[in-house]
Amino acid sequence: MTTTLILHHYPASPFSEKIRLMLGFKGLAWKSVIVPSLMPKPEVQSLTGGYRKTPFLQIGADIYCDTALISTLLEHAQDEPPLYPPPLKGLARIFAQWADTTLFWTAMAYNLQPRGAAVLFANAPPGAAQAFAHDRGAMSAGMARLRPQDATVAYRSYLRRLGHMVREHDFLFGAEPCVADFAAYHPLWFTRACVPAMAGIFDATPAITEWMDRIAAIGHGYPEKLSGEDAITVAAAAEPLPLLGEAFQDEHGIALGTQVKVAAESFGTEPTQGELIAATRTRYTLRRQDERVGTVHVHFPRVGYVLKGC
Ligand SMILES: N[C@@H](CCC(=O)N[C@@H](CS)C(=O)NCC(=O)O)C(=O)O
Repeated sequence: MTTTLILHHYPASPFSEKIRLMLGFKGLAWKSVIVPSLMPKPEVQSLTGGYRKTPFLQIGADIYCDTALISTLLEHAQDEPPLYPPPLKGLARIFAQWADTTLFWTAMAYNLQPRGAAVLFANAPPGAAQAFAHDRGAMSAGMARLRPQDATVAYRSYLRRLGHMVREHDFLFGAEPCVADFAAYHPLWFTRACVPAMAGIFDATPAITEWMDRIAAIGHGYPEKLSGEDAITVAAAAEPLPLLGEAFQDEHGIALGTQVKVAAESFGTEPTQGELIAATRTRYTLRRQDERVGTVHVHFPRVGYVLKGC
């Protein structure tokens, strides 16, 4: 049974930075597969069955989608130091969800306004900016997006509020980081690392940049390169891990064994289709076959995802 952690990600992906730092926090060794940032993604979709977002984590023939689920998986893989310290569990999880949604989209609307986009694509080949805009436009069809002016005002307010928290102690909720810190950090990291011309917004809150330095110092653990093809070979050679036997929680009137589709509620709603083999309190698991990867189990968190019969 393999337990090697394989992270599929790309350098400029904020949600990937969240997980890379969590791997560093836990001091873990992992395999690093760089995936494309735009469609098409044939190797990604061979493994996930449709889900295209970044990052996802592979352990043999098990695929874990979404950083909320990956974070809980890392906590199970290694409980110390904790991402979810017991007294903060509810608070930190809810805070992380706010950071991964409201804070993330506010920061990105600020980051990718024309001045930021110009920096991001300054050294990219011709057509790259248009291809990115087209890809992300299709992913966010139907979503309400903030205008840069409104995003700037909100981002400043959020930075001030976060700044108050990290003036009191080194990390958001105390002397040690927890899941909330990693979730709040990654959209700000994109501002600082990927569109530095936009980083003047931090000038008013030096406590934030000091906190960011503390998080960055955690590092990424022990990555080792792996090709996408080799990741597929790993999946093809492995059997999915046994399910944990957690109770079936049926909210949809869909029995285990049914062919279903699971998709994100919004942004990147490409569904994964397969046989529903688990629907626990917190996650769905689909079994699917692929000619390249054989049988894989693809896992999703329930929060933020939509389950439908085929
Ligand atoms: N809720 C997801 C969000 C992931 C997400 O939106 N990732 C961005 C990159 S940071 C993405 O998928 N962009 C499009 C892509 O990489 O194909 C999670 O927590 O993993």
